[in-house]
Amino acid sequence: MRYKNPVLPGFHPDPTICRADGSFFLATSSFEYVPGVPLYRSDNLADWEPIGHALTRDSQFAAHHADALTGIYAPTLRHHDGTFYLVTTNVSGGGHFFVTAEDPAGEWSEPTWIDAPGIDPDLFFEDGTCYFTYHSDDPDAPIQQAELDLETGDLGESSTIWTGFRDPYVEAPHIYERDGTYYLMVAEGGTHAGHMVVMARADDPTGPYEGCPDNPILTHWGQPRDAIRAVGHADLVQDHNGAWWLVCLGIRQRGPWPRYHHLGRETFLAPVSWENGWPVVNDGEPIQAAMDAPLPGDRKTDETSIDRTDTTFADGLGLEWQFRRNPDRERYETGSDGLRLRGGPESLAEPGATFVGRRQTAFDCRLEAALSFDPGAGEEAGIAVVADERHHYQVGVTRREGRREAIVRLRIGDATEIVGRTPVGETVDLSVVADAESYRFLVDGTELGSGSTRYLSTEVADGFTGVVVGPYATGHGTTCETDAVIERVVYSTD
Ligand code: 6LW
Repeated sequence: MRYKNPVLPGFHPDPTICRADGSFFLATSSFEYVPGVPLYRSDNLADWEPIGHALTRDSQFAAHHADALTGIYAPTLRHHDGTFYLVTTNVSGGGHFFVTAEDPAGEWSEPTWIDAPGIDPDLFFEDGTCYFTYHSDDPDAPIQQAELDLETGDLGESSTIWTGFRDPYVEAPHIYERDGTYYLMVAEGGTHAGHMVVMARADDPTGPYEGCPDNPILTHWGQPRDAIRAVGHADLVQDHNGAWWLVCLGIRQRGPWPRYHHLGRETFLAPVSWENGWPVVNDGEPIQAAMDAPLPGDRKTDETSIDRTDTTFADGLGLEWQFRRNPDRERYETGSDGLRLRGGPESLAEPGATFVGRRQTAFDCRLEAALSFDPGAGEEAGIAVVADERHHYQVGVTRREGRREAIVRLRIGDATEIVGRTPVGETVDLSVVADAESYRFLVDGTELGSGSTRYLSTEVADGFTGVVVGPYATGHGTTCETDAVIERVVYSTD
């Protein structure tokens, strides 16, 4: 059965997967975005529907100090004795913690905090013991493990269970059991061109582990010009037919040399077979955009279907929408007239700006918004394409010298420039039209400015996330006296 990679496009790094009650569930890291840790469900591993988030309350995730390099790092999602467990790390405050739920789409518990260093925690359950395995900060003892008391979060004594294949930076440990043998899968080489998936095995979950003679079991380090690079940070799942599958992060590079990626690290899927007691990913071949493998369920969509979301926000914000850090929820109101935004003093160049975005999931896509806004002096609202506070583009309506006008503003590092202005009425159609190389900004159907995708890429902006697009409002130093009303937003991939 054919499917396309990435199976979860747009920034969905560090995927973790489990199977329960006949379905597959997947979660990814989310950094400074709120709600945190998006959750998806699938019956066939190729078509994923959003079902909610694990961190929906500020009491679970205080993101105030988080940014594109911190906040919520890699999670592990597991199902044991009827309970879903999600363990992760808030590197901006608190460290490791886990939450639980009976229904992954429902509310998750308050955190149980775990006092250990490092990142990338994993949970493995066997015979009443929960093994907590994690990447420590010590390159001489990179993969540590201890028994976890699920009632208290207390850890037993930690020990080093493996030091890795060849790279001092050994991360993303996950443990599996197959036919009485225990497998430890890790990532090495860092989350870019040198990334690789490495495997070891033992007769006991605590080790001692021996490395696979064919390590790395997956890497794209040798294909510098390939479209798909940096594959790594993987998780394994067995389907109800007994077949094994791997999900991992990867990047889709674009542009002339040096190539770059602006959609972030996305989730890819590959089949796994076993030879001599070791896993073989995709028959030992690189992961491709077009794959053909015996998926465990029928396809829900044909590959030509366009992803299109058309919303008036009458039913509130859909699951695809997310805030940068914990929002002032009084600034956002949905109802019969659409999404009402109250701009605060912060612009997009500062944390706390009034902005709500959704992941850009394709190179060729567009976001169109019908905006009704009569700004006071210095007030502004529109739609933005955001990598972070120092790298974003926006088309908005403001008032200058008494005149209402639309502007296109580009912020790239230390440089900010308005590249287009035009008078507008109180209601206006704003659009951003993206292709692999550029973002074009249209006002009532006429292009007003554009910016290169390169300058919102990870290679320029840095960070672990990817571009998000959506509406914003700001008073540029004061709180807006008038609300901006986004009457409708259409997001579609061409
Ligand atoms: C993730 C870790 C990593 O926790 O990046 O480069 C972190 N390696 O495995 C964030 O994605």
